[in-house]
Amino acid sequence: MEKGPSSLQGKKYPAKNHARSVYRHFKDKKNSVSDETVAFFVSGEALELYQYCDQTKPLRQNRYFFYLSGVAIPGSHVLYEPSKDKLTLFLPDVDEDDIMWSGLPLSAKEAAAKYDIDHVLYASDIPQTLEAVNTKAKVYTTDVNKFNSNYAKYLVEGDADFFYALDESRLCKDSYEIELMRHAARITDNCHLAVMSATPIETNETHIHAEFMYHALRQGSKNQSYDPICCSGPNCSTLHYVKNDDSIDPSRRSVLIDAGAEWECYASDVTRCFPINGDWSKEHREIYDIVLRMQSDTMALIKPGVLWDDVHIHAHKVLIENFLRLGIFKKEYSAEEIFESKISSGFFPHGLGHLLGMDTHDVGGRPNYDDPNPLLRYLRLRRHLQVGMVLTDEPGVYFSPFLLKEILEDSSKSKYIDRDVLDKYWYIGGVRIEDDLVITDSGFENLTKITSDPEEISKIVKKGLSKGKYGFNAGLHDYQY
Ligand SMILES: [Mn+2]
Repeated sequence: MEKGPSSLQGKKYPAKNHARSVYRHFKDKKNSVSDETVAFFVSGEALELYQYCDQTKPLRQNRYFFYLSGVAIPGSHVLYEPSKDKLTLFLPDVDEDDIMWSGLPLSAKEAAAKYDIDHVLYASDIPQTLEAVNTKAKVYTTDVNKFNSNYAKYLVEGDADFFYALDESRLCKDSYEIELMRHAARITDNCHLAVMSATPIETNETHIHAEFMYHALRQGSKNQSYDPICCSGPNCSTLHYVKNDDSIDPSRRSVLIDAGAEWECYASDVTRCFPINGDWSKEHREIYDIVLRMQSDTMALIKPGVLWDDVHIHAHKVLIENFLRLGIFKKEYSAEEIFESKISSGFFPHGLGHLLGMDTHDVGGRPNYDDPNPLLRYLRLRRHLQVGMVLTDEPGVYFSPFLLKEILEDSSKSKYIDRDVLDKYWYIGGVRIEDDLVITDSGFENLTKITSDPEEISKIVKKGLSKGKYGFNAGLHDYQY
């Protein structure tokens, strides 16, 4: 059976172009280099045993290695020589004793056919290969570690310009990478739909987690981009809540799920919120509509050349305007004065979005976690948008006693807040809506298709409820995968 998106059948992950791109960026930084004096060597992750145990730890492939090779096989290495424009893959040496347990490994010939690689060798060939390359070229690697320490004498580690080149190259995705991300997003859409549809069997946050993972795995996604965040009620105010084990009862009707399936090392990252019984409470819906507005208003600004800081700041302004309308912020103060006080960071503490790629918080965003401005401190993308960037647009509004403590105890800040009005909202915890966007010439393409329309969501939840608990026995799901 063919796996993955049909648009990529018969195509190879463009590792060679990635290597060329990294070298181009590297040359931009290092003026003195010529093709003959540089090579890149990066080692992938290898399987490791747990201490005192013969079971292996789960493997997460090294992203820089995957970018330059497209290879998931543990114990592999890759070498790029610009002087020959040659990409060499080193497979792990064949361990005859392991074949009875693990089956036959991919042969060098099969690897050459499968990957965008010029030459395939084995790990035992590395010393003599690097010895020869080293006579003319410095061989740059990310770091000397347990997977490549045998070759340390040939390698230059930790060069800032090499990291710059790798990250700058990964910043904008090519069409092959976007197809992988589109596929991850499609799987994630189905998972979110399944979670919204299965509330009769979701009486605990763990059930939501299970429902998401079950549908991801069924669609061939064996890894999540990150630990799913499945919360309800006040737990929704914890941004990276991963305990996922509280019961969902009528007093915790708001549900938030932030989860994304991974496809061939590429991530998706999507958040949806819904009321567990399909009926939005007054306050939950009010906050949901504000967050949706923060998202749609910021999306309207997204196009190449726009500074992400400005888009993020705009989201704060939408929040303030709407908190004034609801009366959470006192109307006697102007939106400008409240913005200058920076108290909106207590309700929307994280960034509007981040780069997405192989990593969920992908490389190249140039954040400044020491920024004295609390509105910008946790913004993970501080750059102008470029075609091919993939990023999230994920505004949120939270009611967290922890986050608001300092503001509520400081009279110069708490004066803007009407406590009686605010007190009506704590039970919701928080709302976040998150989609994955690709920047295009004309603006952006939204990879996330699962609805965020509150009426649609209500219908989906109620349709699921109408099936009752026994509508969800194995085999009775409506899903076509
Ligand atoms: Mn995110």
